[in-house]
Amino acid sequence: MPPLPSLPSPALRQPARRRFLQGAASALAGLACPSIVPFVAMAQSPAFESWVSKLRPKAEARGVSEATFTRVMHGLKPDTTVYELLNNQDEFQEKLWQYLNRRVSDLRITTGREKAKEIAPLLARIEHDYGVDRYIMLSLWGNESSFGDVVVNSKYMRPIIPALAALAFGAPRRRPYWEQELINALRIVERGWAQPKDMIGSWAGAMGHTQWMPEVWLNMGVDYDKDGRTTPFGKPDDSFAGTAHYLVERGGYRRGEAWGCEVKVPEGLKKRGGTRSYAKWHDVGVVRADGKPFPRPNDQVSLRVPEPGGPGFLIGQNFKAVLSYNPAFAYALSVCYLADRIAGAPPFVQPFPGGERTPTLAEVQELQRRLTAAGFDTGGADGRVGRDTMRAVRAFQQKVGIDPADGYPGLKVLARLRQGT
Ligand SMILES: [Ca+2]
Repeated sequence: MPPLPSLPSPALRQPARRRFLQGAASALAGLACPSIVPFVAMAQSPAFESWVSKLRPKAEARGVSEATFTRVMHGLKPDTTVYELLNNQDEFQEKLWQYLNRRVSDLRITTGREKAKEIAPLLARIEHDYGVDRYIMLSLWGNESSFGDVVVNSKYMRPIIPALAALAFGAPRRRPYWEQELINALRIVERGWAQPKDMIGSWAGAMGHTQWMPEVWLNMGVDYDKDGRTTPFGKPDDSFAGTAHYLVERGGYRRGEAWGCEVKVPEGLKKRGGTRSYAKWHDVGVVRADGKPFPRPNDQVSLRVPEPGGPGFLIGQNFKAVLSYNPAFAYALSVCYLADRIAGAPPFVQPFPGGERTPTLAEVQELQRRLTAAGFDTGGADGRVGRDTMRAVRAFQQKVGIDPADGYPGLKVLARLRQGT
């Protein structure tokens, strides 16, 4: 595995779902329980003004002109609403199968297949120039921004400079990180790549189609459409090229390799560590779950069985490249799995213990309609499962006494909704 980034990955943007992520996501650990000063009253306080004035020389030392600094930071009101989001990252404790069902949804598979046709020429160029598989690109896009939906849907976005300013000022445990990213955002303005009002993204400052943190935009970004500036917004060319560049440079992505595959694992081998070839794994009885032969038997892979009694996976360098984008195993598995599903593969063969099948798009929409009709607002019935829907599910579960009230919008909750409230 390549060294994980010492700072949160570009994908540090969505509220994390973390019981099973915590082990891998040590880079995020500082975010779990920040000590936050009660804040609203301090938002435009002398303390904040004083902090801005101390930031000025640091920004100027990194190439931000006095004029740019003043223009962006003078009178800036920090976005203190980010603290609630920072504190609520562990709001839902999802099991791995729940996380996968939600992220590798019917809607994402269908949309991914449509987009594969729509932007086929761009995907072909990316494959040619960077060697990153088109389905991995599509899946990252789907996972990061619902195929650009958050780029055009203001409901999910906020200006990132006020958000980063609030974090840099008020989240003491990660202040150096947020401060660096705020300064990086100012450097982007300095370069003329964007105006502050156009720099909108997640509460943590990730922007555009593939959710770049400012550092990624600055250092990995590519002006792939050659219009003279690099941007994660607008048409996805620059986003895709910059992200492919990132996967190759920082993740060690290898052209032509698969991420890995689902496997059946003989008892006694399930905790076997080490990296060896598919052929060597085959020699000890590890076989593809779909019964097919390993297509490239000499590629090097390691074995993971994330849950006892559930499916096993052989994972290679390109799985680790996805981990470089977000160091959580569940995240990387969801990206690789969605990539396979968009490419036409069937669901995993082996079930997770206690798991349900993924609800269809029609079932998710029905669940959202029924919840909303019962007084639990899901923020629409579009089939997209976000925090609003999960909160509505949890409130419903609590009302009717479903335990655990985990917020997971699945088949059991739908069945209960059909019985009426
Ligand atoms: Ca461009």
